[in-house]
Amino acid sequence: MARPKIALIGGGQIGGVLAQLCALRELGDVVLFDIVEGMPQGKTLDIAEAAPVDGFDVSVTGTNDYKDIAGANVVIVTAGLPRKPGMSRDDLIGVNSKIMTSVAEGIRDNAPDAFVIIISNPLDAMVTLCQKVTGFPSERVMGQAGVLDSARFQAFIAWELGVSVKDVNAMTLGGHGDTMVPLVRYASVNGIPVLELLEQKYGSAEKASEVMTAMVERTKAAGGEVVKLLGNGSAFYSPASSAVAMAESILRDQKRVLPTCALLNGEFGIDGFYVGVPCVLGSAGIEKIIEFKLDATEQALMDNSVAAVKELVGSMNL
Ligand code: TXD
Repeated sequence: MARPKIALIGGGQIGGVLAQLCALRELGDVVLFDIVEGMPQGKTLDIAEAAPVDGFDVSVTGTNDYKDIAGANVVIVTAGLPRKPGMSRDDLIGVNSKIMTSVAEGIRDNAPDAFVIIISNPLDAMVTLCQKVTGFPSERVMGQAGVLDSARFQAFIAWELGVSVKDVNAMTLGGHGDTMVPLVRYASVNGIPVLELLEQKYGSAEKASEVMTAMVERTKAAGGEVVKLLGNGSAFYSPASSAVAMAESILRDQKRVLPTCALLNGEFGIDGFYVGVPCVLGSAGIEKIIEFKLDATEQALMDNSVAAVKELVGSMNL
């Protein structure tokens, strides 16, 4: 049986880490595409020459020609500019929507059966644009943001409580912007509410809520925190890991429940817009959008986040 094929569009910071992670996990043969000549070929040659050391058998190649992505089962897109310090993700819309249009045409014309995972920012708008241009069914076009935003929230909780990250469950919903919605009520350590554990630690519900609010705010600003420290470019290890988890769930039909930027059709009261919600990812792509009850505060935060996404998507005049 032929190995699965993964095409990575954009061979920059995230694209390079994606290629290495896909190879290390032997998810499939990897093709890295970029418009810069030589760079994707050089990066993939470097990764492929580590194969004897790391012991992976998949091939890893670079290209400047869309024809080489033919037959890809999964395409992950990172093409586009990252933020500079002080910029919001939304500031990237002008330049990145032009890039995304050409990328989506390349995917549509060369890998028409692929599942597409978008990483480029502003995320919710770029996924919307990609789905419009490719015309692919919405269960095959999705965005990665929630896995990373949730991972950041989980990491902060684990560090605060001194427990393994493996035992922390927490999720963010909504758009991948300053209005994202980390869900406090559902954050738990193996089912035990984080707020209860914080209250035990600090001896008061008030202090527990204060510490939780600080973690929520840090989660919302976490991308910017990394941008500021790096001084040049944005996070790239964690976004790559997050997209690989989504690709793996699809390629290996794991049916993981991952917060995914998906096209909603009335779920959570949202119709016709891409935003982050929990989805079952399997061999059919987005196999199910999991809807659950939000309380009034959560719904208000979600509505606020969706309003921001709507405004941004509206500015593209699709
Ligand atoms: O969680 C998330 N969704 C994100 C998203 C987390 C962090 C960063 N996120 C966004 O991913 C970021 O704001 C950017 O929009 C993308 C890619 O970030 P990366 O750090 O990898 O940017 P680079 O290193 O600048 O790489 C972008 C590459 C670069 O090699 C360009 O030559 C290439 O994109 N590029 C193109 N490739 C193909 N086709 C076209 N037209 C093109 N234009 C530029």
